[in-house]
Amino acid sequence: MKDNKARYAAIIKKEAKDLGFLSCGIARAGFLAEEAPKLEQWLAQGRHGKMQYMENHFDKRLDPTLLVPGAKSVVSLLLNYHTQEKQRVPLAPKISSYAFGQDYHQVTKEKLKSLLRRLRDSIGEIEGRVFVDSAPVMDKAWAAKAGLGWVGKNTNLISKKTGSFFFIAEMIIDLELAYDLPVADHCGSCTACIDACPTDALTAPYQIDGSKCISYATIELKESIPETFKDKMEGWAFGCDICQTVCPWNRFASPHQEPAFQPKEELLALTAKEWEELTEETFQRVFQKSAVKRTKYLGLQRNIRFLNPLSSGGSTDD
Ligand code: B12
Ligand code: SF4
Ligand code: SF4
Repeated sequence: MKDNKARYAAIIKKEAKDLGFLSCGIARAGFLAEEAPKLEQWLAQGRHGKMQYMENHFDKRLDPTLLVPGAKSVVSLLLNYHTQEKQRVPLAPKISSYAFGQDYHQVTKEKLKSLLRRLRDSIGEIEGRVFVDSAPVMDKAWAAKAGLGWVGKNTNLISKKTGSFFFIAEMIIDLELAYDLPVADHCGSCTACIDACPTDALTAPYQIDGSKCISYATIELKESIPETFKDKMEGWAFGCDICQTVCPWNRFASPHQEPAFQPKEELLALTAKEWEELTEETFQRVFQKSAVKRTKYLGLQRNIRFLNPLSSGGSTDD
């Protein structure tokens, strides 16, 4: 039995690697006792802003055995989106690199489904579900428990070998497996992310006020962007990569090998003027299948209009 747990874990990790996941780690499914008071406090302080979905399913979010009956193991998987590609026009509104290519939800879900199929073929009957941002699961906490990295002062999961430019997904299954151990925190005395955050969303080490984050204002918020963000956007029109770009551990990140995440040439080449005059037709073409579609055309237009040209360093570039 003990041997099977280790053997099955090894099969899962091999298949995950084969399918292009960056890494895979496994933790025993159960109640997240350490995270529970932190999540409760975060919600009580209103740090989720208008992300009402974060208030839902509090108990299930903290315990995957309530979400997937019979769950024994949480298999965490990382999918790299790190790229050397950059938007080529310096003053153009910025899109977070995670949204350069096709929407990660679809890309990752396909890989997760293939993984589960392969495991059913090689191991046998497995009951469970796969998730990528599709259910109340605390992705970072599970990946940290499974030894894939530590949750850093910028509140992202970071690994010494691969940095933090990756998505986290899970497979929650009824199979007992050999479990991995958490790794140590390597933030040390560094505070680069806190110092660099233009909106002071990182209120203290390891703590984020989500409602102050540019990512929230440009992606999650459905109404007007509050005036408190004025002059602080640093040119970001969809998401924000600042607290990851400054993180020294991202010096060790390798570019992804996922063709679906390859940015469209047209996106990289759009000038500030073209962004400002973005039509719905161009939006649909450039962001076809992209995660940017989440804001819809009017949302992205709102973000572009909100950007103070002076805050991104000048007016137009062409
Ligand atoms: C809500 C949410 C947001 C919110 C809030 C951010 C946040 N950190 O929670 C907003 C909209 C701001 C956001 C932004 C981004 N997000 Co987001 N987001 C989520 C979501 C849906 C839930 C996260 C959550 O549960 N937050 C609740 C609070 C309680 O958790 P927390 O702040 O992480 O708190 C933990 C630690 O900080 C720690 N802690 C808290 N207090 C203290 C105190 C001490 C002393 C210590 C030691 C620890 C500690 O314990 C807490 C519980 O584990 C997850 C997907 C998922 N289902 O998990 C993606 C997720 C976290 N986001 C992701 C990404 C990529 C981003 C962005 C980089 C996107 C972008 N480029 O714009 C930014 C990064 C901003 C940032 N610095 O975190 C990835 C992160 C991947 C990674 N490497 O970690 C995730 C996992 C999505 C995914 N499936 O890949 N996001
Ligand atoms: S993503 Fe940007 S705004 Fe949000 S915490 Fe990081 S640096 Fe601050
Ligand atoms: S920038 Fe420094 S403090 Fe922030 S997450 Fe990275 S190592 Fe930790």
